[in-house]
Amino acid sequence: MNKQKRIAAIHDISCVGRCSLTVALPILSAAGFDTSVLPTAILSTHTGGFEGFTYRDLTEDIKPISDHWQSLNIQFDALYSGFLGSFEQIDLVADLFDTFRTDNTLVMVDPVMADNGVLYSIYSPEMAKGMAKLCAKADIIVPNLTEAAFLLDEEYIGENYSQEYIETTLKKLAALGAKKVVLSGVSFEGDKLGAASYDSETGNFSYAFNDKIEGYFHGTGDVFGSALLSALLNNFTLAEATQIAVDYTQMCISLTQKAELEKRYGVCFERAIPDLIKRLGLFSE
Ligand code: PXL
Repeated sequence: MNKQKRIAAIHDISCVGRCSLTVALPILSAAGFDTSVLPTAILSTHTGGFEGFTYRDLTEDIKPISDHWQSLNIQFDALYSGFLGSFEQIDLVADLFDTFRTDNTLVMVDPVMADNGVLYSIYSPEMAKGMAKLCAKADIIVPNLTEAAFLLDEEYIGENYSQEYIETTLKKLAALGAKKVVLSGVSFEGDKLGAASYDSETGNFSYAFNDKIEGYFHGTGDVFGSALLSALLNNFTLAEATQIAVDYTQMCISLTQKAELEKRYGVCFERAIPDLIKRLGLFSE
């Protein structure tokens, strides 16, 4: 029987404000994958810009859903976790990784918990310690610079750092346990922004940049992670996949800015999907 690659995407559903599953599901599906979802929480909006959001924690549902999948012998080619609904979910997701991983499964953890030097309002500092444990179970992790500092229990360095700092940080992050690390939000020159990657097996560092657009755009970490995973599962190298993800995220931001859309609703990633699909070599013309 022919097989389409299947992904389990483990993130929250923020009903309004594109991020997490409302971003991961369409991008991964468009990239050709059978994308299953495991919602970690349901919020009326995301937590970054709307007042008074509702929050339903789905911690109790994770194990029964995982048990049912296991009883059906459902298999996944990739497990991709992002925003978790509670501290307890860290162990539950770690168990799910143990249950479903095979030699051919790619486990990607985005340790979603902080940005711009601060932890998201709903998390306490213990979340960072737990996330470091979950990162140890991954093949690849994709923190931003703030999350990297929390994972390593270091001071957030702000915007002035050297290439040496980035490479030392990448090595320390890999020492948490994942062989590959992609660090997002890296910038050495004022007008360029992108990501740095490190493969601890080859010792290779790589950098991917595009034009920087000023301002904070919500949900771009999820756009970036989903595009990165799409490229990796389409057999691009880590360096190539990182460049594809940087370029796609930049295009989404650029389209959002040109259309003068309200930033808290997230970026209009939809209009850049045809470009992503072309980059992934999936267009049949
Ligand atoms: O994009 C990260 C994210 C995911 N889910 C929720 C969030 C955020 C960032 O603020 O609030 C609920």
